[in-house]
Amino acid sequence: MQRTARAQPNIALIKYWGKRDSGLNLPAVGSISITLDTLYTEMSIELDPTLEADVLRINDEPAPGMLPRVSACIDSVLGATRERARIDSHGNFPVAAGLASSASAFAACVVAADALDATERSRATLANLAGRASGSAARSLFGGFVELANREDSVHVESLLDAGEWPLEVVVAITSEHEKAVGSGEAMEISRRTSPFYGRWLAEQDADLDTARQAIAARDVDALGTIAEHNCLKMHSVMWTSRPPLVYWTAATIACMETVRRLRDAGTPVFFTIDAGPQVKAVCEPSAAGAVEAALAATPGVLRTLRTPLGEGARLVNQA
Ligand code: 2P0
Repeated sequence: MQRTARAQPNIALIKYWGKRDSGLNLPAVGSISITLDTLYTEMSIELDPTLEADVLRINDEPAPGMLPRVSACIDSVLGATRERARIDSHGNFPVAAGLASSASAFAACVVAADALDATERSRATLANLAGRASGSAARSLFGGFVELANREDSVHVESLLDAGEWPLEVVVAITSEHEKAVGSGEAMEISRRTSPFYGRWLAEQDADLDTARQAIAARDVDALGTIAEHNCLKMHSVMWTSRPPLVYWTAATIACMETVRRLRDAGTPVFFTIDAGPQVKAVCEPSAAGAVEAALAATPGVLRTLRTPLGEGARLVNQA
């Protein structure tokens, strides 16, 4: 029996940085993200009683390094005594592009695994299981504008607006194709233990979430951009003041931020956000996306750009 699910990555506007429980992988703060459309991961899971161990291929290559996390994610849905599985993952965007490939992969994984038995798990349950594998993956279960809120020993994830209700676009400026030196999970722990700003980061997050929620409800791109850029730079301040410092930016990252500011000063509705990597994501009104993409593509140090509207949450795409 085989099931295939598709999920898109998401980009946080109000960021997740820090864990309150590493064992359960529970985030220390809530977050708000947008789910992308044209980039996706498709994961097929086939249970096979003749297999002695799970087998994982990513883009047609064996991927033993990722296998333990993927196996644990399938176990979390189907139980550890399940039949072993043949797992095939395909993405149409580069893993090293700083585009949260783990978010789309684990969101697709829980949806495909869920369809392999008769238990009908709720979206809320699947979001929690995806979040245990990768915190940001919980958000890719939903489309459009998505809020992840902390609830005692779980997370609550919901869509604030569907993609079509406020059709913004995202332009990604890729400035480096190298894998990051320190992964997000480890980096968050370094920040929690060592940054003098970490406590302030936690203390201010609820206010930033409120401001962003209001801006989204009002479809106010200026207000959303102001709080998203502030929250992004605050997260990077926590990273920079960690010991050792976690500096993911390059000169090209800063040049892209300048490009976005220059466009906005000239009246273009656009703002930036940056994750645990050197790429810059510009969020804008669809009418501005062409100009934003051209300006970022012409910025020194930009290797190439990707452009996508907002999209829907993870879903099953076929049954064999
Ligand atoms: C986010 N990031 O909110 C933030 C902003 C990176 C910077 O969520 O340890 O791969 O697997 O729960 O989900 C990246 O962290 O971390 C992330 P784990 P994840 O999008």
